[in-house]
Amino acid sequence: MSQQPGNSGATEEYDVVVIGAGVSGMYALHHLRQMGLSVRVYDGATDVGGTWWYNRYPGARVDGPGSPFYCYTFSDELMQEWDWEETQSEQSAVLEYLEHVADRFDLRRDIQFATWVKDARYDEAAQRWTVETDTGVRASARHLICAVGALSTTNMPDIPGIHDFAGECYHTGSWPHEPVSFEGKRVAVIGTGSSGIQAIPEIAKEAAHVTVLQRTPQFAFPAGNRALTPEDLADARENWEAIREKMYANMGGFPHDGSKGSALDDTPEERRALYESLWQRGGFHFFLDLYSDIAISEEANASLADFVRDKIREIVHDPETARKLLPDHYVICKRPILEDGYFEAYNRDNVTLVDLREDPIERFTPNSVITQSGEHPIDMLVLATGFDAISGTMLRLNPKGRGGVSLGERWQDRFHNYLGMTVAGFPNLFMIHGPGSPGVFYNMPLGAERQMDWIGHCIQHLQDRGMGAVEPTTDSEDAWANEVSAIAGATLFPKTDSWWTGANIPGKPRYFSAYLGGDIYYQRISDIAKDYAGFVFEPVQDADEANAS
Ligand code: NA7
Repeated sequence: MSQQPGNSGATEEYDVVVIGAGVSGMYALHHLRQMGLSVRVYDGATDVGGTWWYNRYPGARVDGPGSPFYCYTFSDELMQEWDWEETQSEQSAVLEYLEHVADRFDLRRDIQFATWVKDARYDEAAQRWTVETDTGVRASARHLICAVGALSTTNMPDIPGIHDFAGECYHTGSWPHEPVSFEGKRVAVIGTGSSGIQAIPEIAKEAAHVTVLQRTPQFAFPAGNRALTPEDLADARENWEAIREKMYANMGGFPHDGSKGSALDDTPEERRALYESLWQRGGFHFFLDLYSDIAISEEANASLADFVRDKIREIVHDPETARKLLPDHYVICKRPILEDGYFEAYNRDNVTLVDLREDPIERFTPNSVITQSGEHPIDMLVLATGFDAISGTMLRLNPKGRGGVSLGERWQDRFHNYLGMTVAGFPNLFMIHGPGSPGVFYNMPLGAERQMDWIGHCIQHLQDRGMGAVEPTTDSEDAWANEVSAIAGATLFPKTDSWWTGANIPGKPRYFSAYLGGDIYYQRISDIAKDYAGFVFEPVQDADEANAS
């Protein structure tokens, strides 16, 4: 289908509209172009990068298994030519990489930036999606791909008086592009997840005082960041093919051989020795090289939790502060955090910890936060309060499917989906990293590529058969929900409050919505693509369309 000129009032026509120009949307554009399809991407930001464009708070870094593997795998040349500098790349380095990808594959010409999609509706007769944007551009496409990010809708806490606070106020997930100075300022930070734990030590280096308002103490592990040597890079490049194969075969999509057996087969001394060596080494390998039952057996879990609690007691000098920092949930079952100087920051004179469980926030005033125990004067408020994760941005988009039924209506009780990519009643709509997929439990750039490859195959299948629309049945959605829940139910993850279970957002359906078991997922979706069991294909309804395709 040809693209119509984008003059005002006209509807632009494409084969595919992609929402989001982050890691997933960028690859989606590249892949769909390779398939010969016309594509338009919309993004509210002014350039590529998605999460890496928005999350530019101090200390923001890759907190997964680091570079050189936080990268796309689709282009050998790209892998060979890009020089990562550190194992845990900082935000600006990842963004630079993504900008390079955009240049190298000439992506920007098909991306419209600074443009929010404010509505998306399915037209049943035309079997097409129409999207409306806040710039007045309207587009129509056979397929709609939502690459909207699993961690992109910020969670703004609803605390009495917060809007009256007159000082500077920033959310880590939408940090200003202009430099933020903490010099001489009294800063309050709400939130001690990955973002808060990365930001707090950095802010403390500059600020006059930092007051950390902690709701849940967290397990955090040494990031072990280090410079990559020329040998590291040469080795990765030389062995890239074997590394990529390993990534494809690994449960989390990482170049890793798999974990050890049960923690319970080792003596307490042997377990401690392993934990200590992993702690000293640092990095995401802590989790990859662990026993296989840490998130399954309560006893195994407790052995690691005790080890980390002892570390916190060792690092933090003030016993009362250390006590407040001791987590009491299942370790690993909230998003594991990598830190660099977080616990040490509490040994500084200019950092105070407020435990909101014992001393809750009552309200904000224009220049302070008042907790039960008293008033804390502040000049700046940093909200490291996370995201309405996994489903939140799809719900904010709230596409309208068959019969004008909105996603919000369909997802009232749970996030109904099939394979984590499709939803009954929403033909030709695909999600990347949606609920029901491994999403945040898998190496995200690789996961985006693999899901997009599947979506591309599905679109090709539809075209080859001369069909106009594809959607899953509600029965296949139910069976998928059971499969997702059965896998999660064998672990401790659903028993732990986290953004993985929706516990951080009041009123959100509370269940563990990710597909645990990464590589099994990719085997499953590949098997299903042999005959598209669970999907219904609808013939092209419009004769003109049929002739055109
Ligand atoms: P997270 O991990 O959701 O952390 C948010 C933090 O903010 C967490 O400590 C929350 O406590 C806290 N929070 C949220 N709302 C409130 C209110 N109303 N009052 C007090 N404290 C609150 O988000 P991050 O941005 O740190 O990390 C997200 C992911 O980004 C991360 O896992 C990486 O994958 C990258 P809670 O634990 O909910 O009690």
